[in-house]
Amino acid sequence: MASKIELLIADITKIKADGIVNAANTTLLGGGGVDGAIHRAAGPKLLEECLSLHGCKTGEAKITLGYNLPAKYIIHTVGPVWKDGKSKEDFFLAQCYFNSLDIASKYGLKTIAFPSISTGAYRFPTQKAAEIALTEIKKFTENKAIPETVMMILFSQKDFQIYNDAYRRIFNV
Ligand code: AR6
Repeated sequence: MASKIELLIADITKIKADGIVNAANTTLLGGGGVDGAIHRAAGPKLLEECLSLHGCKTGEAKITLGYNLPAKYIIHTVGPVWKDGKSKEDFFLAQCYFNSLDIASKYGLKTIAFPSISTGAYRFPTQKAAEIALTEIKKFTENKAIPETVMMILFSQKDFQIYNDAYRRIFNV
């Protein structure tokens, strides 16, 4: 039942998947980083739909259409802001991946692409985030047939290297 996991360096707004994940904030009304890029590329109808969702709690996820994106759907999730590592940051980040995959599975999305949630403006250490992301993806896809392909979209060579090293450790390859 194991799904295919791919690590890529790319702009997530260009990815033609059934769903892409947005690293949003609790308002779901846009922001900087990947969130800003997704809203710009999807167009103003995305904000209209987001307004009707009344926000999202940290660790939870909500789905919208993809509008002008090549992806059909956007799953918006809110990562934790890194404080001191003792404020349940790991738990909330794991919840982001689990809840996003759970929505993808319920909607029958065969391909889904994640950005590196929380490691930009929210300052979560990338190596720790990579381990949590890939562990959650591994656990989920071992038990479910859908999604069939999970992509991790990294935005720099450095982040790609960190995720690739974590991938080798977690998947024993
Ligand atoms: N494609 C793929 N990854 C990207 C892209 C892109 N187009 N643009 C940036 N990244 P961040 P966060 C990477 O800050 O830490 C927003 O203002 C980026 O290099 O986007 O979860 C929200 O509204 C980094 O590796 O998200 C929230 O307020 C990763 O995406 C807040 O930022 C995440 O960086 C969320 O902060």
